Amino acid sequence: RLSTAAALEELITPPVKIEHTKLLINGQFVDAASGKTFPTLDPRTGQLIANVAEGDLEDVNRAVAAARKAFDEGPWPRMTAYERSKILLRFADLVEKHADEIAALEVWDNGKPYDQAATDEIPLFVRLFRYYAGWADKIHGLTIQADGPHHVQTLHEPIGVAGQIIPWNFPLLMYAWKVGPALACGNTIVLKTAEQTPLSALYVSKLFHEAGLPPGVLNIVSGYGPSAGAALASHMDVDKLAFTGSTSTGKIVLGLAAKSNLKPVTLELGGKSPFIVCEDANVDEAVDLAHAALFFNQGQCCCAGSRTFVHERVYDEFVEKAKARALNRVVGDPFKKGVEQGPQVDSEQFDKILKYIKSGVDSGATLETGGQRFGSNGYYIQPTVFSNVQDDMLIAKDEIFGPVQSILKFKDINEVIRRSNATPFGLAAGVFTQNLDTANTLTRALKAGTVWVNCFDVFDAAIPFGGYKMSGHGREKGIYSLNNYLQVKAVVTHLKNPAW
Ligand code: TXE
Repeated sequence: RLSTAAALEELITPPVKIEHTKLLINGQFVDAASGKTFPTLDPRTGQLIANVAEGDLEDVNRAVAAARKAFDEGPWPRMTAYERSKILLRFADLVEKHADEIAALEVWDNGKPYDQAATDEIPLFVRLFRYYAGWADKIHGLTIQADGPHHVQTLHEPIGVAGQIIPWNFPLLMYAWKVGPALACGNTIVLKTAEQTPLSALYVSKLFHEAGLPPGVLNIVSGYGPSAGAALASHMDVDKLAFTGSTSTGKIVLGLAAKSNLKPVTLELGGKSPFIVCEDANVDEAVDLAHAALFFNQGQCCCAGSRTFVHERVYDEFVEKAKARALNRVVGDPFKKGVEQGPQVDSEQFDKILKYIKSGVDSGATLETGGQRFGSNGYYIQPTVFSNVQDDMLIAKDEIFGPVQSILKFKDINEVIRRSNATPFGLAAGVFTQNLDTANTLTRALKAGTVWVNCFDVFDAAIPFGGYKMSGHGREKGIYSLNNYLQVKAVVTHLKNPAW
């Protein structure tokens, strides 16, 4: 069987060579100014994959200077939008051509199942760039009727140098959500990848230059948050900041932006999303969907359905079946076909999740299955299900970010609305019902940036994503994301002869 700890011992060799480990500044791969490197580790074993150049303040300064020059003097914002769009399209084609190597790098660095990277994430990455290529030549302002003898129009201009800080759970998709709209609108970029997963961004950014991206337009700085990330957030010459990560780090970067040049900030932060199974639900379907909503990507999703609210009439049956589904989940080497769950990304996340599992047991929730590490090597955790979870338990309040499902019981719709909204987060929610009135009531009452009805984790390039409350500021993807990277200039021209 795949899902035995013994199966982990035959480690599969990733089908890719590591080619790029340096910083990408002004179109060149360069060492960090300090000469320092940091290790990126294989989550299957905790062993070294490669040493990567460690960017810090001085490298961020170099990268921002290159991006500034490319914005102020370079061709990018002045190129026709059609030319920019063609570069994005050529890039998408190159990613498709090298999809196998890119998927392998993503899996090696992050631990996610190869099938998921190759069949879902790379195609969505490509789709996002084609989507934004489509926008590049459709960005324009308005002509406005104003009182008085004036001709009024708005110009939609790129903001300038965008600083972007991304996390490790979806290294490529987070890159696409940020780089796509910024480039389509004509900005230049300094992007800091997460220290756990620097490899795929370097690889694809090389392809971007092969596709014709001018030097300096997209600079990649690998490195740690408090050094490279903080330098970017505080930089006086960065005009806009976009961040995805934890709520606590989001507060820090917002503060750094405010204390420096008050650059506008978009934030996509943590969540504790409710997944609501109503009394009329088809229990088998609801179990499968709730399982996927939580366990997808090893539970490392900001929008994971991490509070599974189940109506009391179907609760017992649901818990039994959720437990059976978790027991069947195939855990193993993410390069192996058919594996549904690989290791957590690193030892920090692994320890954090095990602590939450212990707290669930200590606070009196019923551990239905799992609860331990899986195997003895790397950062694998058994698919874990708790029932009888109460709202005031830590496992019902904090973002666990791991394969731990918490099932809570409810009696009526007003109660589940109140309890679902009783959280500082507001990223997403799932509703499972056949009743149109119930669906409409819940979708309107839930305080969340996305409500999925009878589905979950639908990530289309055109659908906006972002949070209410402490889950963030602003929206990414879709038409809404363009506003993050545009300035609106009102141009008011006096009319000598208003009759015409
Ligand atoms: O996040 P951080 P971590 C949540 C999840 C996870 C927890 C901690 O609950 O368990 O956060 O993960 C950079 N100035 N999410 O520690 O610190 C960092 O280098 C500037 C949810 O990995 O937020 C990385 O590039 N930047 C989330 C990025 O911030 C700083 C995805 C995210 O790291 C910085 C990831 C600083 N002072 C974790 N400190 C989601 N919304 O999907 C760190 N960084």
